[in-house]
Amino acid sequence: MSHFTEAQKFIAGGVNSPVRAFAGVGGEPVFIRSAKGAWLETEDGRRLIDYVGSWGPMILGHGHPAVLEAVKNTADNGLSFGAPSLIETELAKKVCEFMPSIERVRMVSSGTEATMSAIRLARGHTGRDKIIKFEGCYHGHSDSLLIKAGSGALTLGVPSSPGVPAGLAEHTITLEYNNAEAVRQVFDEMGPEIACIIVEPIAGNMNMVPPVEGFLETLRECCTDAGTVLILDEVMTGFRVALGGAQSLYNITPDLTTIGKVVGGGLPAAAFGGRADIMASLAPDGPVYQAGTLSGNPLAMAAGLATLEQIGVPGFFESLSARTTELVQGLLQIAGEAGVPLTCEMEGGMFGFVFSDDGPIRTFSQVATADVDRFRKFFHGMLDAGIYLAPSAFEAGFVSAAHGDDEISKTLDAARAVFPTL
Ligand code: HOZ
Repeated sequence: MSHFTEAQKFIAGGVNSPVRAFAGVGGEPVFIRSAKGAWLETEDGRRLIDYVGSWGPMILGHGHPAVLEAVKNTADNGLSFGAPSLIETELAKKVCEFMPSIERVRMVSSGTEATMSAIRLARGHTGRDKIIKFEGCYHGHSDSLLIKAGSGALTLGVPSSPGVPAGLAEHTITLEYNNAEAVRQVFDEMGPEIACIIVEPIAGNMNMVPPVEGFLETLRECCTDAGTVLILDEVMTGFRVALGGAQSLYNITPDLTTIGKVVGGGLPAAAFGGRADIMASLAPDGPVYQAGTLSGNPLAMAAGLATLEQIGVPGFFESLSARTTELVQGLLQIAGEAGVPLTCEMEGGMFGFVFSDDGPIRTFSQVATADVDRFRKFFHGMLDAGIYLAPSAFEAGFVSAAHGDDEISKTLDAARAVFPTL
């Protein structure tokens, strides 16, 4: 019996998060036994170069010594207190230093919690119900946000999930990503009713789609004029595309930011934060309630802090970007030689590639009409050649500091063999 069949007997769908099930590519998921640096070892003893990186957190690669040491030392002093500890303040300080738009932060345990809480805070603070999100953006799986969503929802073809009450869904306005005009129109009609806009400043859950010039600026302007809270969801891009996140690259100051993944260094931590006056509406200072037994968990704080300390050293993002550029340029060249239409995006340690001749990809419909069958073939060809990519045409990929010359050249060698077969 395969590991997956066995898992399906006891775990719903055999996985604890849907994209992992390989439903987007066919076949059975690989089961991971261990990971070190840029490499995974599967339960059947294969070694794979990893471009998933636990879906983003592992920016230093797996098992970085400084992170492991911090976690082990912290564990010796206790796993969880449910009471304040100094390491929470230390990590909070780092977050505020790296992302200056965050004046106060609240730690939570997952990106979903961060976005769900930020939405509640925006609603509570403004006294308004309506929110705006964009098609193909994914902000976790809370009710208000699971409407025309990306990531696993898109992979499985259920972007608006059953189970979300219609009465709640009617408060979510979904617009086309990168369509500034549509945003202006909605604000003209009902600006003073809108509590917040939530947006991935670089969309990473419908593959990777950067913002067009003026899009984020329009959101900022409309929000400022209408007293609406602008939430940049940087769960994926925060500390990943640049030290200060996408907001530093595009020079946009949000009212609130959500972060996750890298901030937990591979353990369950995420956060939301922003303007001090808005954060003051949060309990215990204000009336908007939010809480968590394991929020600020010392192990997760230690892993996050050790990770942020490592990525904060000068030159870290320059060399990470250089590595990602090498990978992406290599893929484009190989695809060109094989006559396969491919378009790529990258920023820092994040990349995306779409089998399409319709580049640059800037809209959800461009992603949705790309050649998914070709992606599936590519995915399996690369996996057979020892390269582990995200098992969905709608996810971004991640390069870590542990990906060196050897890993990149092995990856490109594999691509050289696979592209002509597509
Ligand atoms: N939502 C994650 C990708 N954007 C997938 C999480 C997982 O399967 O671990």
